[in-house]
Amino acid sequence: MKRGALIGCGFFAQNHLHAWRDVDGAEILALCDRDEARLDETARRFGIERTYRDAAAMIEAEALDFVDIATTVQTHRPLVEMAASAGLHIVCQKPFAETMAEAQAMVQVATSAGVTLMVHENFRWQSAIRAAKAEMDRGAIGWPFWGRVSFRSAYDVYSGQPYLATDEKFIVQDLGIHILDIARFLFGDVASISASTRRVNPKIRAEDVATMMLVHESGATSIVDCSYATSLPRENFPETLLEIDGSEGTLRLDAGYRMTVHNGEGTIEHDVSPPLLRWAERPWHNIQESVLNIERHFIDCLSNGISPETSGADNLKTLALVYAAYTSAAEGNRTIAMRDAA
Ligand code: NAD
Ligand code: 89V
Repeated sequence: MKRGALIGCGFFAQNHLHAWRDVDGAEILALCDRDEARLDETARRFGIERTYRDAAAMIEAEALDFVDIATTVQTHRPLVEMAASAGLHIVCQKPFAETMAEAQAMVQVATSAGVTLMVHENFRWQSAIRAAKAEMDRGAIGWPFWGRVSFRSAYDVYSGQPYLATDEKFIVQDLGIHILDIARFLFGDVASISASTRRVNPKIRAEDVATMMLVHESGATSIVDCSYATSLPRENFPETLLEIDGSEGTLRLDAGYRMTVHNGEGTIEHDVSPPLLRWAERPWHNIQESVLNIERHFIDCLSNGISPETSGADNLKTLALVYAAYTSAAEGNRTIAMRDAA
């Protein structure tokens, strides 16, 4: 049994805790939050008696194998460094760090300490995205030469996460990071990126629309587009839609988790809806299921001594795309070569 503690008992951490209860081989023994009311409420909800307002005190007092860091980005570096120096394995929420230099230092600290560091980059763990990748891996559409990975919504994300309305950076850093990671997952690492961003909603501080073009090392081109200013007849939050053209066919993941694979053998439609876990709530159930999947993956990695798919080192490549997109957008959509940006 791997013994863990959760740091940060806010909005999203509630999903972490529900999911940890469903992960065989792991147990959350202790909770930490600087905010006493949130700490007490979460402790009561999940029946976890050992609570701390200070992460250092918790790490000192508890016999742990890992920590799950679910705070916002500003505190990730000190918490990762504290856990690594105590020899604990680490899960850290996205965005991993505020700069590339900070992220590289965090990966270095974990490597030197010999601990496993996984970034909680969960969107690639959604069952619809895994189903699309499985079709590509079995060669259903041949060589994927073009793709579009798209997330367009007008869902009110600001009520649950007020910092999204006031942070200096918004959609690329918060959501685009997931969608860029899916593009890497499907088409491989990226050679160059160009981007344009814009703020449509006057009530928020930063950009809520982004369009990015990626040229992958494989030669494939993908468009990654994100919007929280797009009011559709049917609200698709939080679905990521896919269009993938391959040398032997096409794959589409349309709204409502409908995947269509078309090739020389015909056209097959699949329902790739996520399961509705007993603690999940629509429309978040898609994301909530991916939290369970990534937590299971982390414990599997610890038990088998393997590196997580979204290790800290891997996530540097996704984070580099985020910061290169901002640079490109600020410099008139200039194309940024990723060998210079990572
Ligand atoms: P939140 O502000 O609701 O919660 C953060 C909590 O951390 C707060 O209760 C705060 O008091 C606590 N905290 C901050 N610093 C601390 C410290 N040093 N020690 C102890 N507690 C501390 O934030 P949130 O909306 O839950 O977001 C948390 C993270 O999760 C963010 O990085 C966000 O981007 C990410 N997130 C990820 C997903 C996903 O699908 N992967 C979805 C939503 C949010
Ligand atoms: O996944 C996230 O990081 C969330 C949301 C889906 C709202 O963008 O912030």
